[in-house]
Amino acid sequence: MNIGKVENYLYNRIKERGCIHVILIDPDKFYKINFEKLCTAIEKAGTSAILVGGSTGITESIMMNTIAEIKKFSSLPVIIFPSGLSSIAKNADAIFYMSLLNSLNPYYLIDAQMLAAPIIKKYGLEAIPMGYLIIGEGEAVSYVGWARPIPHRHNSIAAAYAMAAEMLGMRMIYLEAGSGSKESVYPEMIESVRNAVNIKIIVGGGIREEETAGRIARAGADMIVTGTLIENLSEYDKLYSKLKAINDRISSKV
Ligand code: 1GP
Repeated sequence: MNIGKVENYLYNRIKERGCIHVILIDPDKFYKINFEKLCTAIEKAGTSAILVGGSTGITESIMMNTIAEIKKFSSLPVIIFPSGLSSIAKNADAIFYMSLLNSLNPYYLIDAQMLAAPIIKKYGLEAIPMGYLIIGEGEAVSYVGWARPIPHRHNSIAAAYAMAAEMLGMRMIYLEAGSGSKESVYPEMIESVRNAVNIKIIVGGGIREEETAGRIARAGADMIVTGTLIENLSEYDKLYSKLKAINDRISSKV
């Protein structure tokens, strides 16, 4: 499958900056957000894209409304981070077309993807093929996705899954500690995955401090995702400073 516009943009940003930051907005919490202030803060801070998604409470209309609000105030690409069919909204720029590789339930491995494919095609959405792996306790996404999470120190298992993803033609592998997790993915695991594959590595879950983000970037991540941070920092000038610190710390080239 050809590389689309958004995926290409992400690769170019990674080439320019070394490691990029993307933000995750959970539409279930969207009533709390001042989108104008949020979008201004993230663009000014150097964040590269906006993911929209959550494990629970997602309907297509909530997704569409959230994306429409973002698009009023930001020109950054909006990418769907899906939890199921109800996440597919046609006003997004792209969708992470992911398989939860360590799920015990075929629905999250391939059935949801089979059901989603004709809808994605009909909407003309760009699909970005990706393997998704739950690490550590995994939080809500682990429970919802019937995952058999990889324990934090079992680096070679994560690396082997990443190799399988690469051999299957997936162009990215997402190491997920789970939203709100106490511990983010350990740098040692990211290093093992980096040494095993050439596809892009995305890391998310429990990243709150620039020091943690910096360690993850140095270990070999190409993209870092933060979500809860925007829920906890409701003062937008503080949020801007935090996002700027994260962006500055992870970028080896700017
Ligand atoms: C999405 O896990 C990230 O993959 C978000 O995690 O909410 O802990 O930043 P946080």
